[in-house]
Amino acid sequence: MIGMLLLDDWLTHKITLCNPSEVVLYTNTPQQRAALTAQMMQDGSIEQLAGDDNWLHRSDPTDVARMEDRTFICTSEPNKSGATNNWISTDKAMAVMIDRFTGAFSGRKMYVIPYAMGPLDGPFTKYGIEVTDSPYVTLSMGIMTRVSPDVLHKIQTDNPSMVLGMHCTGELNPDDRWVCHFTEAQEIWSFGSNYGGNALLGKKCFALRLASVMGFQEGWLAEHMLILEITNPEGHTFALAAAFPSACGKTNLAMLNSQIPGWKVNVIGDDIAWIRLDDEGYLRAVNPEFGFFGVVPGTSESTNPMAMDVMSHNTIFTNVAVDTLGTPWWEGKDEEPEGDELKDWLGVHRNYPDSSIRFAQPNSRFTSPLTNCKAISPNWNDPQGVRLDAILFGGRRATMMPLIVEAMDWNHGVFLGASMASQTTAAAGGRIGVLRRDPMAMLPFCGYSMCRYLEHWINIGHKTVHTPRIFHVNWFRQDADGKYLWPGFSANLNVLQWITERLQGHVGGMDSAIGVLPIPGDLDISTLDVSLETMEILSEVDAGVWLEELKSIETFFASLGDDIPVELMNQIETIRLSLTQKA
Ligand code: SAT
Ligand code: MN
Repeated sequence: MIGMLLLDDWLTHKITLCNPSEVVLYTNTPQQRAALTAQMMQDGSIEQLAGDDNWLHRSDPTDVARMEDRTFICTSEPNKSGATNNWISTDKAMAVMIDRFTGAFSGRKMYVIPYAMGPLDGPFTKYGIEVTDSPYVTLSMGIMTRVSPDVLHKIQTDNPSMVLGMHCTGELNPDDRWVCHFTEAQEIWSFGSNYGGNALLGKKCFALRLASVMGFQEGWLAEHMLILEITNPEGHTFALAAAFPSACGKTNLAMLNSQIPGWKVNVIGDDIAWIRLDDEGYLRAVNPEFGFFGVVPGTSESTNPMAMDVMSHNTIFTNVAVDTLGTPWWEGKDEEPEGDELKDWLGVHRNYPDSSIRFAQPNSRFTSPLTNCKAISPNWNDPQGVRLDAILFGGRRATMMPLIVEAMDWNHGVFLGASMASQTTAAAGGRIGVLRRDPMAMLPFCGYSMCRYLEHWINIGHKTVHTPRIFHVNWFRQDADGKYLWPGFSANLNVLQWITERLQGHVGGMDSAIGVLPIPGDLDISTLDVSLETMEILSEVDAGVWLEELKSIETFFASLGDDIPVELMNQIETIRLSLTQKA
C-alpha cells in the first residue's frame, strides 16, 4: 500500500518498466467512456448490441473463467498463505512479474484507473489504482468500481493508503497466466488474462484476497457474500448476508422477485460484503463494489426477471451469442432468437437450433451498474452499511443437506460455514460437478491461512452484542432421478420468510443433531407446488450418512493445517455424539 506522495514515483517507475506509447489517466467521464467505446468498436474488441448502451466483448477462448491454479499468494516466508493457496515467495513472483511486464505495453496505451471500493466518503472505504493495457478491463472497471473525477480528487486531497494493481494482457497464454497477490505490500500483479476476477483487480484480488488480510489485521471481515434486505408486510426490514460459491445463485437470491403479497426483497450487493463491528455491537455490511458481474446462462424472465431488466441497458456482455438483430442470446433464456442463425460466443455463424453445441459460453457474464437494478435498496450507498440480522451459508448439494437449518449458536454457525461444500461450476477452470469443500465460499479468495481465518470468524462473533443468527440453505437437493426437489428462485423467498419469523421469535424449530429445522407447516409452502412429503425429504437428516459426512469434514479440516480452532473440532464431537445417540 502506498500514499499519494509516493504514487508519482511508483507510476513513473511503472511507465519506464512497461514502456507504453501513451498514458491515459482514466476517470470514467462520459467523454472518456465514449472515446474508449469508439476505439474498441474500431479495433473489434467490442460490438454494439441492440438496446440502449449494450455491448458484446468476446474473450480469448482460453480465457473464460478464474484460474485458481494460476492464482498466487506471495509472501516473504512460506506457509503464511495457508494450506489452500498457491504460495510463491515475494522475490520469485516479483522477478517473474518484472520479466513479463518489461516493455510489455510497447505500442499500447497504459490506462491508469484510480478507484474506490465503497461509498466515496465512507469511513471504511478503500482506494486503489489499476494500471492496465486493456480497454475492456478499463471499461469494466468503470462499471464494477467507483471511478470518477471525484474519486481522483479524494485520493489527491486525502492521501489515503492505496492498493496498487498492475495488469497486462500479455499473450493470453493459459500456461503463462499469473494473478499474484503481494499481501505484505498489498499489491496485485496480474498477467495473461483479461477475464473478470483475474483482471478487474478491484474485485476478487482487492476486495477479497487483500481485504481479507486487512480485515484480519484490522478486526473486520471481507466476505464472498451477497447483501439483501427483506421487508415483511408489517414493514419490518431485515438485512441478510449470504455466502455461496461462484455461480450458485447469489445474484438470483439478491434480486429475488417477491411473488408473495406484502413481501419485498431489495439488493445491496450480489458478490462481496465488507463486514464490521459497530459501536453498539452490531455487525454492519457494505458492498464495496459498484456493479454486477453476473452469470448469464440460465437467466430468464421466469428465473430472474430483475436481472433481465438490469442487463437490458448500459451493459457489457462477455461471451454470449447474438442473433441477427443484435440481441444477445444464451442457453436458458427461454426466448427464441430472431432468425435461424446465431453468432456463437466465438463469433462463428451457426444454424439455430442445434442442441449439440453451446451458443453462449457457460460462464458468460453481464457487467452492469448496481443502479440499473430497480430493486436496489435505498441503503445501498450508505457509507455505514446495514446492520446484519442473519448470515446464510449455502452450496450446491444433491443429497443429505436439508433445505434450511439454523445454527444453535455462533460457533455452530461458523462450523456450518467452515464445513460448507458444493459441486463445482463453470465459474472457475477445472472439472464441473465435483464436490468440493469451500469454507464460507472463501477457499479461492482467502489471502491468508484458512485456520487463522476461521479463528477470526469465531472471535468476531464473540465481540458482537447483537449477534446475527446463522443459517445454512441448500436449494439444490435432488431426488433419485436427479430432479430438483425444491423449485428455487422466487420460491426461496418462502425460506427467507421462515428465517425472518425465526428472527422475530414467531416460530419455533425442531432440534436435530445438525441444527434447528422448521417444524412441519411453519415454512409456508401454500404459494408453491411443493408437497408436504417433499418438505419432509428436504428436512431429512440421515444419521448414517451424516456420520460419514463428519469424517469427511474432519479430513478436510486436517488438510487446512494443524491449528484449526478447537471450537470447530468440538462441534464435530458434539454432532457425532448427538447422531450416535439418535442412530
Ligand atoms: O470472475 S469472477 O471471479 O469475478 C466471478 C466469480 O467467479 O464469482
Ligand atoms: Mn463471486
